[in-house]
Amino acid sequence: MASLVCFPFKKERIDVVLKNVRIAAKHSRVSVVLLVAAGKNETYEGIAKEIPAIEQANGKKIILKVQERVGSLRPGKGDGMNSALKIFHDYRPKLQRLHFYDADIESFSPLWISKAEDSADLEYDLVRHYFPRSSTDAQITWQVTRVGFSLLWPHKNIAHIQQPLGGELLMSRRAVKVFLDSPEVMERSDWGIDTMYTFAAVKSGLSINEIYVPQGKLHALYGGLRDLKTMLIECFDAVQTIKKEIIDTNSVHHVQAGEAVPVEVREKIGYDIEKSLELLRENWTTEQETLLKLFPDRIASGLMSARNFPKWGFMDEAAWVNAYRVLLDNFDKDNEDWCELLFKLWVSRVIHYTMRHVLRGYDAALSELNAMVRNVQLSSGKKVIQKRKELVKSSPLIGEPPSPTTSYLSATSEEQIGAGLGLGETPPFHSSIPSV
Ligand code: GDX
Ligand code: MN
Repeated sequence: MASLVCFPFKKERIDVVLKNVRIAAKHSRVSVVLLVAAGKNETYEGIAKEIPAIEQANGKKIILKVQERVGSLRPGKGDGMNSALKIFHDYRPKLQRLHFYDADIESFSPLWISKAEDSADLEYDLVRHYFPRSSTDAQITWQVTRVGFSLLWPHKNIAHIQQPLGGELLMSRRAVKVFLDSPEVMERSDWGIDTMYTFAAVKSGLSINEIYVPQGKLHALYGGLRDLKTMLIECFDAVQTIKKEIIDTNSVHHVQAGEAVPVEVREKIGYDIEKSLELLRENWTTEQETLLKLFPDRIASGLMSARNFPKWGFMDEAAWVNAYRVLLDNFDKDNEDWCELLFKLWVSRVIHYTMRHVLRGYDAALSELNAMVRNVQLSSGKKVIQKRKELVKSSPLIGEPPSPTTSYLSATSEEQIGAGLGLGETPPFHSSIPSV
């Protein structure tokens, strides 16, 4: 099986990127290494110089290219990854598997490639790496993507993907074809790309295996939460874009068990707490105050009072889920006040979680995050089932409700059965039995 390993990169430490390229080039399962650059900058030039020597030492093809303009949103990592899909697809002789790894990973090893290849040998279409993470890391993954997927599709595999934003994954040729054929994926040129790959994979019924990498992902650090604002907005926007989509497959999804979390990961602090407290006071406008009126009182007055003095008690799990629903209905990514308000709401949520749960230690914090996601799945899933029962009762033509193991579990989104997220019209009852 011929595999290609791709590292998308923008501005990274050249020595780190080259070390990763050498690891990939040396691997027996890899025939081509592809570096997709955001543009021709210093990192690009530094890497270009070293390529002939790496090619020669390993007898492998190393391609360095600047990303194409594929999508229609901010040109970012999505254009980089989607450019790689096209290069992979057109490459001759034909390649079978495409791996992606972030270029800035300092803990990358040949094992990451071998584990993914072993799993692909079992014919999974998509193999996703997942890692132990610090309790203050991954706050877009937990608060935005996992909560959003659980609210919208509580019965589907998508609600159970461990790290739906992870940039480390292997795609079979079949998976690449699915993504190339999906307009939602190809237009996603920004940070929303990871959300779209995950969504498109589940929606099209690709089989997924999540493999555990116990050493964890050590990579370039960011300063405060402010650095994550663009990523937050684009990842939320990606969820909002697909909120009305119906998922009517229940494909294979297997997750390798996790292991004990290394001390370095348990003790790492993911962001600067003091700096982040100040974020709640910055960049207020009267327009943001007006938009806040759309939210429940407790949230609106809580966030307003955080302008004067650090406050976060108002943004517990339930408040965040309520805020999330309002955001799904109203957020507008082209309006800077909405972007800033989403950012502040999320910052207050992250600080609440940190002060209330991270303080109690690593295990308590992680179990809280898992409980939050589970609770969203439970309450949203119950609403889906309740609504179905009501529809069955009110429509004599439909007859008995199907058994819970068939149609309830194949329930698509709350949108489809109109379970009250306020996202649209109540569509007709749909009782097809899923292909499992
Ligand atoms: N070609 C290209 N074009 N590469 C880019 C661009 C771009 O515009 N922007 C970033 N990259 C590269 C970057 O150099 C790195 O290799 C990789 O993409 C990831 O970017 P990084 O700044 O390291 O992001 P971060 O915060 O580490 O996030 C990554 O992990 C998140 C996660 O683990 O959850 C990234 O893969 C996210 O997509 C993912 O959500
Ligand atoms: Mn990184």
